[in-house]
Amino acid sequence: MSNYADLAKSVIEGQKDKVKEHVQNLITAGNSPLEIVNEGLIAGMNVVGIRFKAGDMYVPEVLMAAKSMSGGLEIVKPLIAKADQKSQGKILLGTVKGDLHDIGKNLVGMLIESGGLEVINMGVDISAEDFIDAVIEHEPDIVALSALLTTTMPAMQDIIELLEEEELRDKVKVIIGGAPVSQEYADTIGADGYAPDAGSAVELCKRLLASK
Ligand code: B1M
Repeated sequence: MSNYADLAKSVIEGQKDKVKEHVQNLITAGNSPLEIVNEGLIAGMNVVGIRFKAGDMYVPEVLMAAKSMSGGLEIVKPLIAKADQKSQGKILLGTVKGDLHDIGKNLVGMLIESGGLEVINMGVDISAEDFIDAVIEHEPDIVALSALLTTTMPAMQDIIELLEEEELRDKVKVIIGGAPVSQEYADTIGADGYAPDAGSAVELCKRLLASK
């Protein structure tokens, strides 16, 4: 028997095998995949964030925790994603230049996909130029930008400005998210929307697609 507290603890301790075991047990016991993500995996990662900030955890430990969380996510992902659903829109997703954080961004991608939309996940540290090239290549409906560092937030504005320069701005909606950004920041840089978490990102994408 496993519970959410056991799962969160294994994430904090970076025990990938244990995380997988708890996730599997929770699925077998009939728990909802989304609840496993929110109450177990993210709950554990939130504690890691607090301890990292307080200087009680160091980078290698944080990376172990992140890897163990990803191991758990891989198991629940197929249960959340409805692969056979016809895509209702295309989302180009990436973490902006200079920023290597991808746990939240990948979670956002996973939930958007599970909401029946197509996601092109470009990865991390993506330059404005590479975003523009990808917009031209993939013609997405929405460009979704993630940043976790205050120092990389301005890269979001650079992307919007380059979209304008390249006369692509009216072809795509731009949404932003990540711990340091806000609705106010989205308004300041002229983004079309801001989502505080992965669940709201899905709703925001659907709202913007409906208004297109
Ligand atoms: Co970094 N890091 N980190 N880090 N790290 C933070 C972000 C920090 C807040 C920690 C702290 O000091 N308190 C701090 C930033 C301070 C700031 O700028 N305000 C920080 C720092 C300083 C750094 C380094 C500079 C540390 C150093 O080297 N001195 C360095 C920078 C590297 C770089 O990017 N160039 C660094 C490195 C790292 C690791 C590599 C060790 C690792 C990243 C591993 C990885 O992602 N693969 C890491 C981690 C794990 C964290 C913390 C601990 C956890 C982040 C996380 O994954 N959270 C973080 C502290 C914290 O957040 N409390 C911290 C869990 C995740 C589910 O939440 O990412 O917020 P989050 O995503 C949420 C929402 O934000 C939102 O939805 C997600 C799910 O609900 N969301 C979106 C995210 N993107 C979205 C996009 C959307 C919509 C919603 O639409 C497009």
